[in-house]
Amino acid sequence: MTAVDSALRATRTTCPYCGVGCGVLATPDDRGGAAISGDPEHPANFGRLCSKGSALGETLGLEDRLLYPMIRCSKGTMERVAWSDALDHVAHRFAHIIKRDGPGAVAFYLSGQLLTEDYYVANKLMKGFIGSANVDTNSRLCMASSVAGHRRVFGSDTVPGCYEDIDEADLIVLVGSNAAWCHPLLYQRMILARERRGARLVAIDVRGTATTETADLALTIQPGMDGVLFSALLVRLAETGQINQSFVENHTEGYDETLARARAIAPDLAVAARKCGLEEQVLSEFLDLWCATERVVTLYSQGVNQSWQGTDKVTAILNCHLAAGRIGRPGMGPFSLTGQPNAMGGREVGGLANQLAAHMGFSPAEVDRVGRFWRASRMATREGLKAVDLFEAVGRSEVKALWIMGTNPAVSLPQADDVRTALRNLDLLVISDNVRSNDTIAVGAHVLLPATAWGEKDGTVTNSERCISRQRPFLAPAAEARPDWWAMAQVARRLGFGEAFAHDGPAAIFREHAALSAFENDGSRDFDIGALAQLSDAGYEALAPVQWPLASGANEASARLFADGRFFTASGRARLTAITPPSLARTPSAESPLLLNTGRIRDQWHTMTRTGLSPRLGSHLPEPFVEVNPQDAKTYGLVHGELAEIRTAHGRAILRVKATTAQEPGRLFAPIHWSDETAAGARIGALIHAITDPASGQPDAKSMPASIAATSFARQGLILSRTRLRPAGDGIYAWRAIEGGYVAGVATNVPAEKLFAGLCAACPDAERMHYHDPARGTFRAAFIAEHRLVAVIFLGLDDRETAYASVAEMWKANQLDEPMRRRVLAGKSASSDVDMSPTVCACFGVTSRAIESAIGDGASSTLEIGARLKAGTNCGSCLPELRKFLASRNDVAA
Ligand SMILES: Nc1nc2c(c(=O)[nH]1)N[C@H]1C(S)=C(S)[C@@H](COP(=O)(O)OP(=O)(O)OC[C@H]3O[C@@H](n4cnc5c(=O)[nH]c(N)nc54)[C@H](O)[C@@H]3O)O[C@H]1N2
Ligand SMILES: Nc1nc2c(c(=O)[nH]1)N[C@H]1C(S)=C(S)[C@@H](COP(=O)(O)OP(=O)(O)OC[C@H]3O[C@@H](n4cnc5c(=O)[nH]c(N)nc54)[C@H](O)[C@@H]3O)O[C@H]1N2
Ligand code: SF4
Ligand SMILES: [Mo]
Repeated sequence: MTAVDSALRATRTTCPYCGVGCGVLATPDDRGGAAISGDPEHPANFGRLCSKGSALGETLGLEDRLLYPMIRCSKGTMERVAWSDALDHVAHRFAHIIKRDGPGAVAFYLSGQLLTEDYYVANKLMKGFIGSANVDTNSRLCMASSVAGHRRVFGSDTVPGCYEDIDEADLIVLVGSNAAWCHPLLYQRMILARERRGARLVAIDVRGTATTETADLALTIQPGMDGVLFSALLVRLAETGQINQSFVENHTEGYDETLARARAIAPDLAVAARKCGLEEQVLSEFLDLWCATERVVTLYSQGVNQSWQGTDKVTAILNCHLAAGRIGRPGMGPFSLTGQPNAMGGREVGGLANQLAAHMGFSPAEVDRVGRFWRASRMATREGLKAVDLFEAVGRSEVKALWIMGTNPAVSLPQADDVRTALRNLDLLVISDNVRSNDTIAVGAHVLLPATAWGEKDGTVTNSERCISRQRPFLAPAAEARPDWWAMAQVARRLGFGEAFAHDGPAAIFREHAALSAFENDGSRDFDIGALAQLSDAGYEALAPVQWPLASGANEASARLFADGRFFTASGRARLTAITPPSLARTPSAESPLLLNTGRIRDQWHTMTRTGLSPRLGSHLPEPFVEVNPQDAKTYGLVHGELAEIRTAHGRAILRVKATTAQEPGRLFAPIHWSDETAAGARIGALIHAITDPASGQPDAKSMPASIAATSFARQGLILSRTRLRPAGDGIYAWRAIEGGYVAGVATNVPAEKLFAGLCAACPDAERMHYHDPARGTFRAAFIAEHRLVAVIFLGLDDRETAYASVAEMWKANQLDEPMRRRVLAGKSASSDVDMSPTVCACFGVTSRAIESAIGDGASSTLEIGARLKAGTNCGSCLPELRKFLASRNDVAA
């Protein structure tokens, strides 16, 4: 493991969050933390970082880390064991189950957050030596429809675009993407393109977002109707003579059938507009703009992919770009945004169950080729189980051993409660993770393996534009954490495949991966990084960000894919494909009259195992919530800021109501981030059906019929604690990190005494003070140890912010003096100016109250707000919100 001398230099590495793939400079502080800044030389970000990237330094603590291998012992508890014992156990159990039930009875479930090298080893072991293709990944929930669309139309899983296309575009269309929050630095690049060359920005979503707010044109379409929109576009291209005839004739097939189907779906503007739920004139404006702009980039993400017709939605977008011949040239093309830092790398190695390796599939010739390259002892000869099918097979006890690595399926898979039940069926559940506990681990693993985390990991990732970057270590591995590839290679050796898994480090694995990409390729496959197959260890260590294709001996020009109009189908032509008429998987009913949409917020990453540790990230949107149109709020008797219960056929959640016109009537939106670790009853995956796209197997996660009703609890309040206690009882009980601990909002029917008893058990040695006024329903308690507050509970409050403000000062104090002790339970703030309003600018901790008062004092632009408060001057992630504050102020003034 490389040790980093912090005195010498910052380590160049890559952000572990989104698929933009920003370069990061990390300088360890020798106390286990590091100073983080953007890498000015990285082509993805040129030195900038968004709020999540900037806060990486706050997520490096070891408190929640899994530090040692553990095995479930006969008493049912997890016990620390030596690595060799854990690995022996995993290998022994895998071997036994494979022998007894065949290779189809075992599986790996991986993640786009693994490094390419980890992924490569896992895939090789399962598909080449165990003899099953049961390797799937959370990318199934994320990119699978794009992969299937690309393969269907291009004959290969090719994302042809690059970020420079955004700089050179005149029209940038975002479909089902909240890039302002989810791909922040790429979004800033789009804004820059608008400023620099007047590019127009269009956002197509089913709700208002930070992205649609800043777009020049926002289309709020009916859920699931993107296929109608892009059918209408194809029809408009045809009717206005904008089809690129020579491109269509020379480089595509299937145009006539595709256009005929588009005409059936969108026969005229009126029908198309009605199906999309758009005004005719708005739809027409978009169609004209797209038709008239040669340099158009259409970027898309989960609003497209996470649909039971996701592959068709992708296809409809690709059809338009091909028919117009707007592909393979600068400033134009379809562009699937990858979500995770290494979603693309996972696709390269073949991490999906329906791909073999290096963009090859399961044809006999390809199985033979990969088998020869690997000198495989037992090649998988057909596709394995895709994620949702895999967990269903686990539920039926057809898959009996599962190794989960770098993902939290008990939260993130649809019908997540069924996933939990299924996991309990396993004869062997191995989990490799960074954290000691998450919802999947809490279900009960047989073996836990500690993996090196970001900052310790060493390998490569590939971003949305096919740029391969190094993740370099700048911290020593925490305790006994080891790289994921190493754990798998160790198991492989114990299974008797030592020779094929003898790599001495990530560089050796990467060379093999690069060599396989070039093996018998000769231009027949898009993914070729043969030029890197001979990289020395030193060359790998120093590898600068590099984009593929990168065939050995190829010239620079080969970097632009499809420039020659040649595709990777048998005929060399792109296959325009007719799509199925768009519809919803399930339509609303009397019982479930609303459609629940799910997605992300600006400052949290997935199930919050890392971003949940950062106080500044936690304060932007601190609690799980549901967005509702004010009209619906009225219909269903909901009050803004109060609680509501959302029910679907599969589960329920209790969320705080946000009434906002950003939601259309009939629709709800809830973020996906909270889990049982961080909240009670806010796990959205449990509400979503497991219906999948037939071509891609990707779950339909954005349009779930649901009902909503107001709900209330006997007691509301808050708890502060130095550690995050596991939520108990009913109601919201959502933790967020604050300086020196966590605060939870509480809404519960659990009696105050019982909650108090729970805290007493959690802080057994602490001194206790409490105050109970049953008549007023007020209960307050404080726990003090070593002259410091260790926990506080306030119940029966009218105003949680005031209550929180009243203890904030005492909470921070390392030594409680007598007056402070007396004030702890008073529930009133000593000074009234403690500002507990939400943080808007995460970089400088600027709150909404501060921004409002700056505007009140005359700040009239984002620049002026920046000059006064610094808000928005670093990463820029909050600029859309600052503009909103300014706009609402102007509304008031008007
Ligand atoms: N802050 C933050 N950033 C992230 C992540 C994170 O967890 N937090 N995760 C990363 C990952 S893995 C991913 S996959 C990406 C996802 O990035 P995005 O896809 O941008 O994020 P989502 O919020 O899942 O969904 C995008 C939008 O699709 C819209 N939508 C829903 N249904 C439809 C529809 O039928 N049609 C259209 N046109 N739109 C629809 C939703 O309203 C939502 O605004 O983000 C990455 N970046
Ligand atoms: N309803 C609904 N569901 C969704 C989505 C949605 O929009 N709506 N989005 C889907 C999408 S696009 C995605 S990508 C998924 C994400 O969902 P998940 O992948 O389940 O979410 P994460 O919180 O990222 O889980 C990562 C886990 O891996 C651990 N980890 C991180 N790095 C490493 C590593 O290097 N090695 C190991 N061994 N462990 C590591 C972390 O500690 C954490 O426990 O959710 C999907 N689910
Ligand atoms: S945009 Fe933000 S989250 Fe995404 S890679 Fe860059 S710094 Fe990381
Ligand atoms: Mo994702």
